[in-house]
Amino acid sequence: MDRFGIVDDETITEGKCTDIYFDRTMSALMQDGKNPVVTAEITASSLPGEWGVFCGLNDVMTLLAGRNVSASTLPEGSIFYPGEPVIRIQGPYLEFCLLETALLGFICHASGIATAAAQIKAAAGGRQILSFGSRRQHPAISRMIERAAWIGGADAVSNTCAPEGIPVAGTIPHALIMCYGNPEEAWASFDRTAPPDVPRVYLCDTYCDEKREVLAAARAGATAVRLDTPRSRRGDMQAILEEVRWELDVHGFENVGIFLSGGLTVDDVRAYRDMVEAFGVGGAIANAPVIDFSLDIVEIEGTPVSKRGKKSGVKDIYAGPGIRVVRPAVLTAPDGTVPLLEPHIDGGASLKECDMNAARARVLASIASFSASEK
Ligand code: PCP
Repeated sequence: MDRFGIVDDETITEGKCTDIYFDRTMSALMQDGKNPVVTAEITASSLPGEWGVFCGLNDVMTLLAGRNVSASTLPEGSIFYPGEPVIRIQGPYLEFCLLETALLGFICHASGIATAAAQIKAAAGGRQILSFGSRRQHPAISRMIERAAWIGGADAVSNTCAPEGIPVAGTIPHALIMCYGNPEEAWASFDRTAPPDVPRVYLCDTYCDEKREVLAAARAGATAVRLDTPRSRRGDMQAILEEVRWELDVHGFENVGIFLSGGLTVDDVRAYRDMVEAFGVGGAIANAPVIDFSLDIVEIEGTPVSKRGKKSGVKDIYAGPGIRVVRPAVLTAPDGTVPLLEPHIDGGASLKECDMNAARARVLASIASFSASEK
């Protein structure tokens, strides 16, 4: 542990960040010379919404690499439904017994964030979503948060530790305005000092009414105005947005967009999307409920087994036009379907890269198909 209470990579990789009962399981099996070859599946029985976005596979692959196991998984960024196996691991049980805690933690957390980001992106109807929520979680996991938000469909993220390749974007904090004592000087300073390609989005709610400050910001050259109206002042946010849009338009600033932030939920994004060009969303993405994945042994030495409440035997998800079903892998695939689990690790060797941009493209394609089927 270091001084910020972080478990380091090596401890996780060595299986030392685990639940104590796995330590005891290891001891019992080793002392009795038992190490059966098993197949385990990772499945979520329920989800926060209708569907989830599978995310965190990069860390799973890192953890399993070099061990005597094989794994087939959904590609990262795949949509999944309750009861569908997202990962299948095969190998001697002692190879991954101690890793279950970390394996589940990786995908429970990342998939929860990616799912929330995707739900918000779907609700935004084409408007931009910026991930602003790394400050809501421990900084040690900010890279994971921003990666999952990006895969889920966020258009940019605010944390400077985001993985390379993800656009990093932000506006102006209230602190800057307060340091100057008035917005005009702060906006001017930002305009002088920010790189030219940074959009001039001026924060407009620090001291005065939104209507007054947005006009001042527009006159000062804002490309967009950010409203971060405190909860205590909101009353009717819809009416505030309509009024702000009206005043900008009537004063000749039709091209100045509105950027909304501050405690936004998926319902807020859906409600305000027709008046807002971009949303900054923090807690609703970064604090998303985790997905309750569990890992279960479904086969031991080739024999189907399961605990009560679970289905035994190796399964796959079969999908084709108008059909998606979980079936025993020993049965032939339903006509017109293909199995969705793909080999990712073979005897410890990685077969594929986890490409976060390909994962994000999968999510965006799924969102587009959901929205097309709603029309
Ligand atoms: C931050 C920022 C966004 C917030 C975070 C997004 O707010 O202004 O509005 O996170 P949320 O969706 O969880 O609210 P502040 O802490 O008010 O920071 P600042 O005053 O610097 O804008």
